[in-house]
Amino acid sequence: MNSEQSEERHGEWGGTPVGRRVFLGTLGLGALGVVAAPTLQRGMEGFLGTVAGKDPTGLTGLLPNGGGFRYYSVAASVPDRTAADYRLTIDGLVDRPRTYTLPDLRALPQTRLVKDVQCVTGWRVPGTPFEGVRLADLLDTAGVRAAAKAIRFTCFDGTYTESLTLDQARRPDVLVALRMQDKDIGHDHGGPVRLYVAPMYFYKSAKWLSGITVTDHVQPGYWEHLGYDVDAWVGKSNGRTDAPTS
Ligand SMILES: Nc1nc2c(c(=O)[nH]1)N[C@H]1C(S)=C(S)[C@@H](COP(=O)(O)O)O[C@H]1N2
Ligand SMILES: [Mo]
Repeated sequence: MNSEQSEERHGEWGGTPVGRRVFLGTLGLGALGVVAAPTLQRGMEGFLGTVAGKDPTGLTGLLPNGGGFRYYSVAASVPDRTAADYRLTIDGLVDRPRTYTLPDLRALPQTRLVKDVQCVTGWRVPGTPFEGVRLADLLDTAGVRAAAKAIRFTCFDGTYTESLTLDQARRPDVLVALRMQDKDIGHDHGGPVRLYVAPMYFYKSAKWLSGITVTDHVQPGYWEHLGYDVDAWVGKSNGRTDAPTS
C-alpha cells in the first residue's frame, strides 16, 4: 500500500521532488521553495491519510467501477445533490446571470468527447467518454461582457476551485459534463455535474460543479495555489512533462 500511496501524491512523482521544483519555478525563491514544498505534498498525503484510516480493505482511492480512476476529494465529505436539488449558477461579468437545474442542462444540446484522462500523479485512463453541454454555449447564453478575461469555478464540496482563461473556456473540448463512461456521473466522480477540460490535466476538471463566475482576471484554483500551472496542458505544463499527450 505504501508504494501505491506515494504514487498518489500530488507533490511528487517519478522520484523527482517536483513540489519543490514547482515552487522554485513559480516563485524563483530558493528558500521559500524549500519551505513551501512540504505544503504541496501535504495536500494529497493529508487526504490519503484520512481515507486510509477509514479503509480497512486497503483499496484506498480505488473507485468501485472506476476502470483505473482514482477517487480524489480535498473535502472530507461532500453532500449528495440529486436531479431535484442540484443547481448551477452562472454569474459575474455577464449580462444575463442564471441558475440552471439538472433538467435545464439535460435539455440543452449535448456534446460527446472520447479522450484520455491524465492525472498529474501518473495514472491515466485512455479513451474515456464524457458528455455534456459546451461551456462556450452557456457563456454565450449568459452574454459575456467586454471586460471579462477568465472564469472561476466553484464546487458544492465547499472547498475546491478551478480557473480557466476565457479563451480556454470557449474551446469546444471543454464541457459542463453530465455523463462520463456513458453513464450519468455518480457522486464519487463529481456528479451530477462536473467540469471536463479535455486537453488539460484532470485537476482542471472540477467535480461537484456549482458555480461559474466570469471574472476580469484569473484567480488560481485549489491546486494552482499550491504550485500547479493554471495552463495545465497535458505534456506542456508543470504537471508531468513525460506524459502521453493524446
Ligand atoms: N471538487 C473537486 N474536484 C476535483 C478534485 C477534488 O479534490 N475536488 N480533484 C481533481 C483531481 S486532482 C483529479 S485527478 C480528478 C479526479 O477525478 P475522479 O475522482 O473522478 O477520478 O478530479 C479533479 N477534480
Ligand atoms: Mo489529479
